[in-house]
Amino acid sequence: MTPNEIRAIHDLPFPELLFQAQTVHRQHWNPEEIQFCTLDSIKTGACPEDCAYCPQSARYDTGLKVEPLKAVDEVLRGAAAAKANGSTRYCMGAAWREVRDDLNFDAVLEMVHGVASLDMEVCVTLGMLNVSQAKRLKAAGCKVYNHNIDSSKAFYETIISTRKFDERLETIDAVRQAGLEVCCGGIVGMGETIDQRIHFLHELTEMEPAPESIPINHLVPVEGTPLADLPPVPPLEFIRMIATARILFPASRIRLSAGRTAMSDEMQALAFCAGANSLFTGEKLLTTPNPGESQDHRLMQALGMQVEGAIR
Ligand code: SAM
Ligand code: DTB
Ligand code: SF4
Repeated sequence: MTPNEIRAIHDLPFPELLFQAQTVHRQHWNPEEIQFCTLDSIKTGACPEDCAYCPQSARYDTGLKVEPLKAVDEVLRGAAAAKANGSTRYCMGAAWREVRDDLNFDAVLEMVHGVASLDMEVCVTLGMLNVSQAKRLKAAGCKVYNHNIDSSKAFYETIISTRKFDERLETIDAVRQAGLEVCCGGIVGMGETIDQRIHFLHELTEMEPAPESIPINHLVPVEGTPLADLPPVPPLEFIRMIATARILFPASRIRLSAGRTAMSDEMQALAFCAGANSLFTGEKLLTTPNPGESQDHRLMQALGMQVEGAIR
């Protein structure tokens, strides 16, 4: 599909856009269910990269407490608690530029093995990595690797100077070659144009096969980062991105990711109607606030929806 064709979907009259998104959603998924995922920041802050949105970059003074790699048993306790709250997927993130073959990576492999033993889907996001490292993750029980392209190539390179968009694609290739699933999405609200959003989605459509999971983050503006003062995206524009992603990727998970504390129940409900079928629950994302399990269970109840995989 060309960028122009994607733009035509994105710009459909809103009821038609939602109808098309709902139609494909219902062909592939149970529209009453939402997957709950939990994030765990296993190594926080002091990242050498300069991603303009990120509170974990060492370049910006965001008042974040830097923390070394967590102990394996602490992570496993977190995963067990998340499972008890309905999460079926545990995503561990490290503020690394890239994976190194050192003792830290050995510890991450142990975490992966431990979480997989709890019968949860394991996802990790550790920065750039090569095929042999990706294979070691897979062998340890990892199912998915998250590595976002974040935006269109042209816009990306105005947001991050310490690495190239094509390096992101190389890591995603390595992940695929190792037989892991790909989780790859981006951020809306960094000052990009709508056409740049379309090019971001187009880039995802060029991946063969498509990412199994696509997180759509709304920028969380963090004091101290260069993007701290950006205004929020108009909610209907955000919903258009979710619906367009659903239409382009009928069989992928579309995850309503960062930025939910600033979203009303109604906006989240619209996102689910537009095809989002996964979210991050818990009080915190990696470093910034998130609605928390009780809020999310309340929302599911108010909508008459269920947590996917929950024991009822
Ligand atoms: N360091 C690794 C990397 O860059 O791939 C993994 C962790 S990084 C925090 C994972 C993703 O979090 C980024 O690609 C970005 O999409 C998202 N993210 C980071 N800060 C954000 C913010 N302030 N608002 C929304 N999403 C954000
Ligand atoms: C993704 O796309 N969003 C998550 C997860 N993948 C790793 C991270 C969001 C981070 C938001 C900013 C923070 O809490 O530090
Ligand atoms: Fe580092 Fe990832 Fe944050 Fe970029 S997004 S500064 S690579 S933790």
